[in-house]
Amino acid sequence: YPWQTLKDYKEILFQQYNGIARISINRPEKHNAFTPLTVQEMSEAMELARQNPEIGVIILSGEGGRAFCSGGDQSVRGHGGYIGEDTVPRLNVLDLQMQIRRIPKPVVAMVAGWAIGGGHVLHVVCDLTVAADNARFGQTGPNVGSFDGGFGASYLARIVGQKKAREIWYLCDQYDAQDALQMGLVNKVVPLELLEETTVAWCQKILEKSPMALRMLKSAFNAELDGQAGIQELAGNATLLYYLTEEAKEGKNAFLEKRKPDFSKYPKFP
Ligand code: 1HA
Repeated sequence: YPWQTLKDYKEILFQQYNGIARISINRPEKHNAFTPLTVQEMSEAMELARQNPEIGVIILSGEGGRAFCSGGDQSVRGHGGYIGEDTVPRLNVLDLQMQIRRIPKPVVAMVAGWAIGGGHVLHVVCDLTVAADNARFGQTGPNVGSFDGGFGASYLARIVGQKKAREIWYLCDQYDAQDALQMGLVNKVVPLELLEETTVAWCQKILEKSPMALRMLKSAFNAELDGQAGIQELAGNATLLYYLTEEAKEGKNAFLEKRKPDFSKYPKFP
């Protein structure tokens, strides 16, 4: 695909093609393990994709065909987090997880090779996952002295069920693409050479749909799980829709024209 670079980064690629943004970790020599900078760059790209009205769907991936992401780069893990050039320890991937869930556009994980540890959680929080037949999934936290008790635990359990989620975390086994398909952890498995084609075709299908309907659905799926924050997101979309009505505009116009609003002509639906 003729992907066009949207912005140059050090540790990721940020590209677009026909309404699809692609954010891809570009550290194949480390199986696309992330540093604080990788995450910071992904975060910025995600925000740019959110603000860009041309973009309707985002693909998250890893370069090289051998890994989606192997989690936090253990060679920069220090006292209290992953350490970047500024010497500050960070767990900023947690903010990126929130961003992926909050962006009102579908995010599709395109997984080739390893999706492990914090890299596994990144695909878990995406709306959909398309996997290559060489994909391998798993958590490693209890092996390497880490755990993700947030979405990595509870949201994973919503997807695969409590027993399976506890197995994944307590045993730290690795699961192949067929295992993942069977447990509902991925949406589709295809041969590696068809991964991009299939993912782009799914994105194109999504792009033909009503963006407002997709936006409402994403926030509705989130609302059920995210309590007051989820309701805030869904309600924000209700406000957006209300602002599009003549009825809401009458309120604003009356205020600006220093008159009493006349809502009498607006229906009181049963
Ligand atoms: O849990 C969290 C968090 C929780 C809360 C809040 C924030 C969090 C942030 C992060 C994380 C985590 O991600 S903890 C989990 C960290 N990740 C791992 O434990 C996975 C480590 N990697 C592996 O177990 C294996 O590399 C592998 C099963 C994915 C693949 O094995 P394979 O095919 O044998 O390749 P391997 O030779 O091990 O890897 C190729 C190169 O990539 C190696 O470097 P080389 O020896 O060639 O110099 C390897 O060291 C490097 N590499 C792979 N994964 C990582 C890595 N280097 C640093 N960090 C990695 N995660």
